Amino acid sequence: MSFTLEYQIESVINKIKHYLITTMGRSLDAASDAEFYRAFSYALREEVMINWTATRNTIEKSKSRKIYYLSMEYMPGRLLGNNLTNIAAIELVQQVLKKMNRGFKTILSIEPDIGIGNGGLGRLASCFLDSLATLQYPAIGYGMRYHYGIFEQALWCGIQLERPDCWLLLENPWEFRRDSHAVNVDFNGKLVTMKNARGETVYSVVDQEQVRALPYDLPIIGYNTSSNFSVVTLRLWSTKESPHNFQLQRYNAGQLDQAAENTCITDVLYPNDNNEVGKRIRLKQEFLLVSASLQDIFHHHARTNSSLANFADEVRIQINDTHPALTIAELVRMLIKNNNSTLEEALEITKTCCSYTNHTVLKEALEEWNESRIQNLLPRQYHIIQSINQIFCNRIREKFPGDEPRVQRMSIIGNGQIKMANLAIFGSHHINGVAKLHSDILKQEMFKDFYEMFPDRFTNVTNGVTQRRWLLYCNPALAAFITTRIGSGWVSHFEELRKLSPFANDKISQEEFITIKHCNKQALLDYLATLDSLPGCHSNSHNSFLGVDALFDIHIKRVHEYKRQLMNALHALILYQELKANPLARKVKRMVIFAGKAAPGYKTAKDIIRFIYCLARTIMQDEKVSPYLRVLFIPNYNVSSAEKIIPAADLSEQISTAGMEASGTGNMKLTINGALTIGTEDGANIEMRESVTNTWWPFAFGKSSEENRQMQRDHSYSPLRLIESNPILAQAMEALRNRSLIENDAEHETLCSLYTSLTEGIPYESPPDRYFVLNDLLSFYATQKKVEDLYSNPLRWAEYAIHNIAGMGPFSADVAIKTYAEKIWGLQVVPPDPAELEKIRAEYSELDRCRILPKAN
Ligand code: 26Q
Repeated sequence: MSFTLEYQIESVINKIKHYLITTMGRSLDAASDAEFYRAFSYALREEVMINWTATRNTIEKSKSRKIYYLSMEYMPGRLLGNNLTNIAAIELVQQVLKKMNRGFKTILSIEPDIGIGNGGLGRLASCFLDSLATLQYPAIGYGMRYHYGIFEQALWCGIQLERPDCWLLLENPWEFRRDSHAVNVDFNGKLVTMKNARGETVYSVVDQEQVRALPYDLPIIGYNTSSNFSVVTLRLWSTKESPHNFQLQRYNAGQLDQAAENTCITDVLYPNDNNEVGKRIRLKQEFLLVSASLQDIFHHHARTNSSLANFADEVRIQINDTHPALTIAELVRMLIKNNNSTLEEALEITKTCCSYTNHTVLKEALEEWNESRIQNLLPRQYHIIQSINQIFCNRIREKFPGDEPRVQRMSIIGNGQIKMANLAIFGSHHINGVAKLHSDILKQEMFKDFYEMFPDRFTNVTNGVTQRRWLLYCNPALAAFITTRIGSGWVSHFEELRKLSPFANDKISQEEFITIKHCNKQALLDYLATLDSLPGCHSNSHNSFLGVDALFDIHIKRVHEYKRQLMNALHALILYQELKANPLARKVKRMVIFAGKAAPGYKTAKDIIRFIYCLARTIMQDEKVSPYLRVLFIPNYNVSSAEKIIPAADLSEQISTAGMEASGTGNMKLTINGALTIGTEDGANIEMRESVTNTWWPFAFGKSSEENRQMQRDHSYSPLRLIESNPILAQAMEALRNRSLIENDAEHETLCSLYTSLTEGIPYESPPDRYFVLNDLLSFYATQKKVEDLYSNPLRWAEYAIHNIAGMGPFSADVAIKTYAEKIWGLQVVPPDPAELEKIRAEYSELDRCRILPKAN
C-alpha cells in the first residue's frame, strides 16, 4: 500500500512538472503559484476526462431517461479543492504539495470563485449537481456563462461599492469550449402564415435576428472513494466569442450600443435576488438559455433516437424558478415544427417532460413580462402562449363553469402582462416548493386557484446542501471528529449522522468539539486579519476582534429587509446601550458578524449595511464596551468566504419574517458545522427543529407565519404603539435619530430613513415596518438572553451542538435529489459502465503511469 502511495505521489509530481514545461515553458523552481495551480489542475484533469467521457458514453448507450436542469444561476465557488475532496485525493495531494514545497491553501486560493448566481437559488443548483453526480443519475445542467458574475462588494465608509467580478481573467483549466455544439437562437422578426402540403395553416418567422450561442462545459465530479466516479456536465452558454453576433451594419450607421447588443447578452448576471425584475436584456438572456438548451437536448436525443417518438419518455426538464419558464412555449413550438405535432399533442408532451420549482413568495420577485415586449422579441412564442392560454382558459371554464373572476386570476395573459408562473404551472406535471411551510403557502395562498384545479401537481421537496463541500471539505477537523465516532458512511449517507447523538453527552466528545470550534474560530480571525480593510476596525490586528471564547454570532446571507439584518443590528444596538450603562450587564462576550451583498438598486438594503457600519464603528471606539461586544461586517460574501466563516460559527441567525423565507440553505450549512440556530418558524427552520427535536432546539422565537399573515390582512400592526409602550425599543429607536451613532449628515440621513421606514413607511407604497422587525425584536431580545445563559456553560452548549448535527441527516442535497428523481422525474441511476471505463482508460494510454488514483481493480 505504501508503495502504491509513494508511487502515486511520484506520478503526480512528474505530471505537474510535465505540464509546467509543456504548456508554460517553466521549470518547477521558476513557476509562480498561478502557473503551478494551472499545471496541477491539468494533471488532475486527465483523471477527470477519462471518467467524464465514460459517464457520457454510458448514458448515451443506455438510452435511459435523463434530467436536464435549467437554471439561470449557479454558484460553484472554487472547483479544485472540492474536486480533490470528491475523488478522495486530498491527503495524497497534500503530500505532493509538501514534497514540492508549495502551500496547499495558497495554491487553492489562486483559483477565482465562480459566482454566476445571486445566492440561495444558484448555490442550490450547484449542490444539486454535486448530488446528481455523486448518486450517478444521468444529468446535464444548463446555465449562462456570464462574463461578469455577481459583483465584488467593497465597503467605503459603510457604503457598498460594486466592482466587476472578473472571474475569466485567467485561463480556466476547468472549462472546455465546445465549438461543435454551438447553436443559433432567433429573436425578433415577423410572423407569417403559410399553407403546408395538407393545406393546413403553419406559422413561420421571417427577417429574424440570429444569435450564436457557444457552450462551455465544466465537469462536476461526483464523490466516490473508488476511481469509478461519475462526472456530470454543466454546460454554460455564451454569446461573447461569436463574431457574427456583432452587427457591423448598425455599427457603421453609428448605432454602437445596438450593434453590440447580441455579443453582450451573456455579459452580466442581473444582481437582483427577490427584487426588481423586468429588464429587456434579461428577457433575451432567459430565452437564450431556453432555446439553446432545448436545441441541445434535441440533438442529444437524436444521437440515439431516429424520431421524437420516445422524447416524452426519455426527457425530463427541471425549470429552476420561472426564469427559464419560456421552455414551455419553446418546447411546444419545436414539437409542432419538428414532430408535426398538433398544439394539443405538443402541450401534452411538454407537460410530461417539464416540472417547475418555485423559490419565492415575494410579490416583487414574481416574473411578469410586458406582452408587447414578448410579442416583439419572440413573435412565434408569443403566438403560442396566446394559443396555450386559450386552451387553458377553456379548461378552467369547463372545471369551474361561470367563475369568470377565477379565469381572470389564473389566465397566463392579463393586464398586458404575461405571467411566467402561470405559464410554468400549466405546462408542468409537477410544481414544488422548497420547504414544507413554503409548499403549503403555495397551495393555500399564492397558487390556491391552481392547486384547486390541479391538486396532484403540487408537491414539496425540502432543500438540502452537499455535506461534501459544506462539511468534509470546509471543516476537516469536525469531519474527522464525526468519522472517528460513526465511520465515514455519512459522506454519502447523511442520515447516518443520527449515530452521533449518543456522543452528545460524552464529556470527552464535548471537549473535543469545543477544541475544534476554537481552532476554526482562530482560523477565521487569522483570515480576517489578512483582509485589506475591515469596516468598523481601525486596523486588522488581532486586537480588532474578540478572542475565540467570545460567542461568534453569525448572520450571513443576501441583505434583504425580509431577512431582517436590521433586527439583528437593532439588537446589537440594545446590547451596546446596556453595556454602556453597565459594562458587566452581560455574561458573555459577543462578536456579531454580518456578511452579504445588497442588490445595487435596493436602497433600504444598502442603508442597513451603512447602519451596521456606523454601529460597528461606535462600539469599536467605545473603550468601555468594546472588550465585551463587537460588530463586524465582512465584505464580499461568497462561496469561498462562506467556507471560512461557517465552520467558525457558534450561533446561526435565521430570523426572517415567518412566511417569507422559502427555505434557506445557509441555516443547514451552519447547523452541520455545529452552530445553534436562533430562528423564526420559517422555511426549513421548522423541519430542522422537528428533526433535531424541540429539546435540542432552544432558540425558536417570534410570530408565526399565520400570525404575520393575519396582521397583514387586518392591518392591526402598529409599530409606533410598540415603541411607545417599551422603553428598550424606544431607546434603540431614539439612537437612530439622535446623532449618537453618526459622524456626518449623510449617515444621519441614512439612519433617519431607516427610522422612518420602521415608523411611517411610505404612503401608498409600503406600510410602516412591513417586515415586522419591531414586532419580533423583544422576543428576539429575550431569546438572545437564553443564548447567553447556555453559552456560559460550554460543555452543555457542545451537547446541544452535537445533537443538532446528529439531526441534520434529512438536509443533505442527496436526499432532495433522490426525492426529485423518484417522485418527480422517475429517474434511474446509470453508473459509468466498467467496460466503458476500461476501454477509455486503455485508449487514453495503456502505458501511462502518471496517474493520481490507483488503477481500478
Ligand atoms: C428575476 C428576474 C429578473 C432578475 C432577477 C430575478 C431573480 C433572480 C434570482 C429573482 C430571484 C432570484 C433568487 C431567488 C432565491 O435565491 N431564492 C432563494 O432560493 C433558495 C433555494 O431554494 C431558498 O433557500 C431561499 O429561501 C430563497 O430565498
